[in-house]
Amino acid sequence: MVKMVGKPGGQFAFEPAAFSVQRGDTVRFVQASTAPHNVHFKKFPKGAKLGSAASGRYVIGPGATYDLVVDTRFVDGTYQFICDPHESVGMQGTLTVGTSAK
Ligand SMILES: [Cu+2]
Repeated sequence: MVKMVGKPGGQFAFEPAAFSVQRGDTVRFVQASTAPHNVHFKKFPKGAKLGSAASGRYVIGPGATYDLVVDTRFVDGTYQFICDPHESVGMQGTLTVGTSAK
């Protein structure tokens, strides 16, 4: 589970900001702040075809969730994602997919 949190000074963040999964896992993002957030992949490995997962819908309202299904659209490798409204205030993360992940 990844929380979408507010930080002092008007910053926002994913917590944890870096995590690893296996293909087949589902990552649940949970709204834990007062601003809408999304999960938008900016950099991903060659061969990844994220489709509708490339830019997720907004997560709005306390406790709202967004489930990212890490299926065969995701190849092994490292993915960098941001929240569109809050990229400039630090809301970004790194997802690692693969057998080397723990
Ligand atoms: Cu955000």
